[in-house]
Amino acid sequence: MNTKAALAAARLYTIFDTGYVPSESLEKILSDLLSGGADIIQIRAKNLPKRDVLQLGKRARSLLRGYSTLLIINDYADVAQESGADGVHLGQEDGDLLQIRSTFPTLLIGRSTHSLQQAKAAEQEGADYIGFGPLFPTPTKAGRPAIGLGDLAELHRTVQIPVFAIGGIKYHNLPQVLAAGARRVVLVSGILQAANIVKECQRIKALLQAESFDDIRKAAQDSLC
Ligand code: TZP
Ligand code: MG
Repeated sequence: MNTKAALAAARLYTIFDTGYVPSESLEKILSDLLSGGADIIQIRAKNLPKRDVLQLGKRARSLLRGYSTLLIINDYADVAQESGADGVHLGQEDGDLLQIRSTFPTLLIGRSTHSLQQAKAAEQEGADYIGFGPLFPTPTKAGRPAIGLGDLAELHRTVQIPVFAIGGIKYHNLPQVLAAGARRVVLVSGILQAANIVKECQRIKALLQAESFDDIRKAAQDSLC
């Protein structure tokens, strides 16, 4: 599967975030995320210098070789390229998409968006996917106001590229997020703080793959048994 096809098929986007877990745990946590069915793994290390992010990227690349799970690096397109990652994730302030695309033509490019307007702009500028949120308040992005669930349905009618809902999503509120129109989600603390990361990913993935709200209700009930 090429990276665009893998992106289109992706439902569960997870993040190895060094704000929650130490660099040394990369191999263990990535192998748990893989076992749990993560479709995308991002390396996010706001508290580390760029050279350390490159090392994490290289370690992650070697671990993910042979899997269809995509590897994305937060913030640094050059690090994504050098580590052999599949793509880069950029915030609103992280540069011009056209320029980054022309310098790194083979990378997938994701953009964080916080409103319908930003989401449409990111698609027009050529983003391969967007993150949309934070839906709920979250300590992972402290100080960023929650945007709620109200725009999700319209967003999915307007934007053609994959949309990943993000921010404060946990297993327990996922049915609500899906009912509001989301199809793909990003979870950071909701997975990294779970007692069992493999099982948490698996029950989240089951909800994401459910084909009807009856199935979602059933999957949620089964996981409580
Ligand atoms: N961008 C918008 S919300 C967010 C990011 C990186 C943090 C999501 O983390 P969590 O722990 O899943 O709420
Ligand atoms: Mg950024």
